Amino acid sequence: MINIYISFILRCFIHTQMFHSYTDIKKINPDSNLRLPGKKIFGNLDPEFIKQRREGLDDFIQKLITTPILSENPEVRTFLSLDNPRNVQQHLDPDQFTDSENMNGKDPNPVNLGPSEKSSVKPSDFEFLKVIGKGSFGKVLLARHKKESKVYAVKVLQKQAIMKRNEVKHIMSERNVLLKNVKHPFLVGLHYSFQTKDKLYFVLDYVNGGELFFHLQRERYFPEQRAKFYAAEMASAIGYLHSLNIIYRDLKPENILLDSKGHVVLTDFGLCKEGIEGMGTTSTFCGTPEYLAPEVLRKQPYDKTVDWWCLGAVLYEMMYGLPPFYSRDTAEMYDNILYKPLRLRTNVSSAARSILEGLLQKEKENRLGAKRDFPEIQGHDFFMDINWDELDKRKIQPPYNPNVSGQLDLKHFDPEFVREPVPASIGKYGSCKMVSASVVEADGVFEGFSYVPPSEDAFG
Ligand code: ISQ
Repeated sequence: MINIYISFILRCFIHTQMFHSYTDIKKINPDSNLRLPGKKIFGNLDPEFIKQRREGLDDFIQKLITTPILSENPEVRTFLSLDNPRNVQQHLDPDQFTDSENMNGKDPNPVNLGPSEKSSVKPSDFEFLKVIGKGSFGKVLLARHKKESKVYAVKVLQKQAIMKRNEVKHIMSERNVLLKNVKHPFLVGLHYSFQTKDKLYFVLDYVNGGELFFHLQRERYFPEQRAKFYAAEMASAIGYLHSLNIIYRDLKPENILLDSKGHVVLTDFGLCKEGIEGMGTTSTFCGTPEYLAPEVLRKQPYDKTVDWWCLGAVLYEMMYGLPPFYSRDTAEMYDNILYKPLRLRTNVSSAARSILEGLLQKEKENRLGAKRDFPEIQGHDFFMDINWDELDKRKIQPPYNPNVSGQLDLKHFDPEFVREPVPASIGKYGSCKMVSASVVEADGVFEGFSYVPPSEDAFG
């Protein structure tokens, strides 16, 4: 605690020294909406106060780094020690690792980056700023493209972790899904992907309204109209994927984001199953226990209807505040999913209860959507007042506005991730070290992975 306080005071002191007043920065960039936390720093040891001030300063520094006109200013650079060699490495200066990438101009593990010039994209093109998400194979980082000065969410997957989990097919499936030029108003946009010898990188839209379930946790449950709006946008995205023969399969809380206006954005196509025709089924599995459909739990073949089960689970949780069949005891929850009849309290409308009963049918053949897929969902009474054309044009006003102030506003992201420093290894090759056989092997497996869309506007 004392340490935190000392570091906090030191930071305030340094900041006061360097910028005699906040107007200095305003002079450099009058348009910036930089806000410096108040000057009162002594006489208050309240941990909450210190925490708030620390966060305020962190935000302030973050904005300095990510606003080009400020981060390029010599005074700001000195203040932040941006040219100190130790920090240069942390900020992933391209020249720092061109050498190690190229091993005297030669890459020891060349991979097919494709014919397009953009295939030469490399981690050093980005400045990695924050960890904004974590998955089993890697992380999602907030990153600024240095030349474009645009901010992206970059999903970084460890090849080796994927190899160990035998998930190569899934990832290659991700790539193939991307090659289908998947583009929908409620699906995260992928700009391009590339790889180094041990990592895969997906350059995605940065979506900053926070996870839907972050908001749900705060409010416990949503009013029916709000839950309906989110469910309709999700259903539309799933219906679109199904029309491309892609099963999303992984609809779960952490994959459902809100954009800055409050529209749904589904992320993570890593576990999508593609190429499954209407009647076909597949039986590989991976997912989050709460939302697992009975056929998935039983390791039986599943089909598109698995996504309608998941939609039912999300809708249930939005309206009742907990996943259906929930138990703190995982074994009991599995049992509930498989055998326990769905019980619905009557505090929601009968149309809502009816769609939940339809979507959460344990027998997939009886599930809503089993016969005609998405049109069956669209036609249900619950969605009677949804104009689907307007919805897809994003013309229905979202019921809640996340109120984010700018692209770099991280207020809705889980502080656990947001606080985490960017791993030093991101954006770097293994600093020229000997490469183990398994890594070399991994490289071959991912050959041809790098993807650049046919034209810039293909992704809008
Ligand atoms: C885009 N923006 C914010 C967070 C994300 C997490 C996963 C994938 C894409 C994302």
